[in-house]
Amino acid sequence: MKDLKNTGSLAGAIEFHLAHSVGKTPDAASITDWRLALSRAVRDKLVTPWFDATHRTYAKDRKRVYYLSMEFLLGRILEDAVNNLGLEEEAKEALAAYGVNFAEVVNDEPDAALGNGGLGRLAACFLDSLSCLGIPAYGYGIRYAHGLFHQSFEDGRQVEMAEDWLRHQHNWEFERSECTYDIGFGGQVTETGSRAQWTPSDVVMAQAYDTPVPGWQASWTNTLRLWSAKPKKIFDLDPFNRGDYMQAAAPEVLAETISRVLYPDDSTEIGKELRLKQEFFFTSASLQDLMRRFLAHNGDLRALPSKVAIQMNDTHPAIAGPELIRQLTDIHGLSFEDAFDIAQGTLNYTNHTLLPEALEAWDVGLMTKVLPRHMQLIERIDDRLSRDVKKSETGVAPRIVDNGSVNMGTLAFTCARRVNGVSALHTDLMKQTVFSDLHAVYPDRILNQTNGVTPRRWVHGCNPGLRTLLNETIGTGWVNDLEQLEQLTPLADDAAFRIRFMAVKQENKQRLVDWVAETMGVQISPDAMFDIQIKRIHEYKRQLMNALETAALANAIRRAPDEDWTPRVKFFGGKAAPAYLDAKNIIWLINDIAKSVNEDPVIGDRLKVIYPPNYNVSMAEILIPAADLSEQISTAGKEASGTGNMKFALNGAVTIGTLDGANVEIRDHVGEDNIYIFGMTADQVQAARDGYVTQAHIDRSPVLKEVIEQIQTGFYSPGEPNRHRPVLEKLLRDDYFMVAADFDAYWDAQRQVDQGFADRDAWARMAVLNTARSGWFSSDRTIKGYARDVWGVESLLGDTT
Ligand code: NBY
Repeated sequence: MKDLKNTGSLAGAIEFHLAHSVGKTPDAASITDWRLALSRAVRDKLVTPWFDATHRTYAKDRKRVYYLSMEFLLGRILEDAVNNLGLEEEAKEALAAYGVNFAEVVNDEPDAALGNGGLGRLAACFLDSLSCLGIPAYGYGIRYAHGLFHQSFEDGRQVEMAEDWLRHQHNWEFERSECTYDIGFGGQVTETGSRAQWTPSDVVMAQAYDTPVPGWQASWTNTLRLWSAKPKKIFDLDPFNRGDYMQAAAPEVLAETISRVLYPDDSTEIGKELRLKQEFFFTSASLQDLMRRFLAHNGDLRALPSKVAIQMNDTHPAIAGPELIRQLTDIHGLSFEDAFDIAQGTLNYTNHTLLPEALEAWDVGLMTKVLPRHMQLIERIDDRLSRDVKKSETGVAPRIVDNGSVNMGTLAFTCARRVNGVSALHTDLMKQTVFSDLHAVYPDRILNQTNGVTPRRWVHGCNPGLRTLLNETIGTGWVNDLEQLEQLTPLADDAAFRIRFMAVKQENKQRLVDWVAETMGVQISPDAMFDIQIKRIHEYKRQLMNALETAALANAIRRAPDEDWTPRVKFFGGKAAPAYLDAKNIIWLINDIAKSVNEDPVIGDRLKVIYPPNYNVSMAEILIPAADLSEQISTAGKEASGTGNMKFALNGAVTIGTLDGANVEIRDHVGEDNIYIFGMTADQVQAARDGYVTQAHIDRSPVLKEVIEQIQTGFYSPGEPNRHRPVLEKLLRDDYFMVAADFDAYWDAQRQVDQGFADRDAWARMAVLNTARSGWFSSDRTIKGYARDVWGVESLLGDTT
């Protein structure tokens, strides 16, 4: 192949692209122009490794992984690519020659916020690890024109605005205008002989956009292929000629609606027709695409499971079961039974939640209307499940179609070879609760793959100080072999090392202090403990409990300001789904408590509350390295895993948390002396449901009672005592997530944290040990687990045969 390596200087490439891709001279270039030029220059360097990886994959024709996900929460791409390629110094220098600041340039990039939270960010970490490990893989998703909404606060209340990440050139993708597939909706099914024929009433086109995903030092580069909806017929000329311009544009508008916007709900089942269409749209396009690739090299469809592993990221792509069977039967002529076996040998399903309200179920009427052929196949899959149930002789028979709805979890499970949970506890609970019936029928299907996070972004990228300290102390191998961090363990007892480690933390805190001053106009002290809870706002995550504890601490400080308080800054960050009113009310309360606490001269620097609006990946990259304390306080049994918890521990924050999700495994790794665990266990939560009375818990806790009464009487909403009534009424009526029952244990744990932080040396030791022992939480370890236990695929790195 021709040498396309672009070995020339980065500086030259930036100048070239500023002129030829952006069309500007250096003196006229804005920061955005420089960013676009740098992005092009960096992308050029990716192309050769990308082609190499693609050619090797084709040449080898080994099994490939297809990760189907409605969400890929990438965040910013440029700085990550620069880091992966080792171009940081060169880029800084090249820009500095024009008096341009590198940090300003990379921070100008809008986040690619094509996801809600943990599930979408996990998909992004997995892409990174798949490339770093040299596993041939494609990510498949939707190229939303608008990502997760922009959040602002008006008088403390969340206000949502449309996000617009594509307003400038998006320099990372390659548009594939030739790569399109038809996606049908509605219409009729007719039988000709033994074959069914589906004639949809509406058809849109899915068009591919490819983004290269470089691994560490670009030794391997995979592809993220996102689908954008385009009309089959661009434009209606007749209505246009009549002057009806709206009607003329209608086909285009309608088609493009499908990939217009990311649904902003992270845990409620929405049941909307457009959502079902989005799910089918990207799933069908992805399956057509991978079948085309498979058939280019293989004649025998029975070989599909040996060449293709498909991962369904939650049930959002669960229509893949019936859709793959449809393609195999209606298009390729296989029998249903053969098609089912092939599909089931190829598909796998990851579950991310056991919350009943988050389990997808589609109305049979809607499914029949939108996907009539798939509904028929779902009935047949359900029959097949019944047959297996009979064979297994277990008592209770789960059904896919039940009570007029299609249960997508049951469908995904039935069509999958492997089904996995995302932490040890969550996987156990899957077997015991939501999937117990299916587990009895298919006892070998469920397995665990505890989540992980990529060290490239979540240490190397976001924490340059720690990166340097690690490189100087244990060498650079940790970046793609994170368990090397274990070498730090003995250094926890080395006073000189602890000082260096905490100096890095202090720098990161100062960086956050400056950012808060600049973006919010608030001064905070870098010497206070930085206590951070960042995640979607949800009742089960219990930001409310944290807010109530904050208010209680403020009361205690006001009563005895001269006591020896451990100064704290409590940070909150996160968005509420626009339709989730209870969560939005919690945001309002937090902001009112923040205002009151921050303005109280008696409290002063002993306690501050900071809630920066519009939490996103880029904000997490500033907050996490600066954290002393990580808040992971969900009701036990409700947080499937958590991944923020891992990012904090890796960056030397100590966790205060419940025995929920991966917190359990974090405790096992860092040691129980280096984490603050409190509250009920998952079993205790279940046991406490019977006869639970919120008021009884409040009456038992004078600290909590005082806060509740203050909120009730308008202490935090002067002149409007009823403002926060809805939050309290919900708590008193139905404290499903047991805030009141766990409050005292949380309060006590926080007071131990105060004492712990006051002994700076002992705290530093805990912080070092958290970093040292969190290497297991790398997504490289997770992906190796999937590769071995779920997909049966191997790395092509170093395989030059
Ligand atoms: O997935 C999260 C879990 O809550 C968290 O514990 C886990 O660590 C993480 C990765 O496994 N789940 C999550 O983020 N879910 C969503 O974002 C989500 C998004 C959309 C919908 C449902 C859930 N939806 O139905 O539209």
